Amino acid sequence: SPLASNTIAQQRPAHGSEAVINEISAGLLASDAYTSPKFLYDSLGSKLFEAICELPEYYPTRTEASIFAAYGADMAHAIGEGASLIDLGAGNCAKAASLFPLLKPAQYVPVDISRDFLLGAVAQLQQRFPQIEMTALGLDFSSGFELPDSVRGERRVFFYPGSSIGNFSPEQAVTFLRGLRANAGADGGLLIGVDLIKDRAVLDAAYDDALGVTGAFNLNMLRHLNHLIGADFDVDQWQHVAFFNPEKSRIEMHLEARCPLTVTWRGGERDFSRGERIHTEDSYKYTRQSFVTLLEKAGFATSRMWTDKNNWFAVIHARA
Ligand code: AVJ
Repeated sequence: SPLASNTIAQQRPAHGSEAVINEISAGLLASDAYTSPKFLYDSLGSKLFEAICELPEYYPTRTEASIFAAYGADMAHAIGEGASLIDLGAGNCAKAASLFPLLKPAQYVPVDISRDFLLGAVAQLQQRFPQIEMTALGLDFSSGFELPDSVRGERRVFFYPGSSIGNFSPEQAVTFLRGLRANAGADGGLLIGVDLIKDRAVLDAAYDDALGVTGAFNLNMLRHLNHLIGADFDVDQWQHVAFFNPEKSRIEMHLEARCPLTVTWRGGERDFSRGERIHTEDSYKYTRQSFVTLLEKAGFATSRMWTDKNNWFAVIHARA
């Protein structure tokens, strides 16, 4: 197939590598147990996240899409045609694809930790847009990554929609954005989506929906951990907890033990008492000004900002 020649996927072992096992063990053994939210995304996790994006309570995807629909031409004008678009956490690639007709990128480089899910999406997308060179990267970019030599054009534009930047603390976000800036090239930049602080009830409902899809998404991490590190989590013994923490301006997701229990995994073991939690995700919320300040700390120059009528979400273009 013509896809095979321009689709690169980094090979990863089916089970977690030594490094992944060590990373997860360290979090599970910490006095306040935690795991990285990147482990939410195995193939089922990516599908559950797609379902979350359809929920009435989960406003970010829909709101951001309305901003792209209203101002896509403006965004394309700010960025310019023929760029190399590097889509971080591309998932099903739908957001970038919605901008292709206006943005006309020369190259599309979707990156996602959920490798098999990504490859399925890119194979379909390449057929719809045969003129765009596509290079899929199945890797974890959360602690920085090397762009392949085929992505060395002068107009490298990072696309980081959906407020995924919210998974980092503000300090981590600055470090991460600095890394992007260093890789963007002289004429490059960033198109980023940011979720804004709003009424607390709206925030809480978005992360604790009536159907329990977000709960399933959170609990699915335990199945993924069982696979990655040979753990014996019993999903029935845990429950989803999510709430807005106004002091820290973030949604917190946790998994809470419903009874006293013991978990064992390759090289480790831990007891949890009833009510004890594993902190699985943070989703930081910003004001427009606080995020512009953060971009400036990372060395970016904000060029344009677009929002919806409620000011619930912002899309920002910044130059490297
Ligand atoms: C993919 C990180 C943007 O924080 O809103 C959705 C993930 N977690 N529901 C978010 C998520 C629970 C999402 N991001």
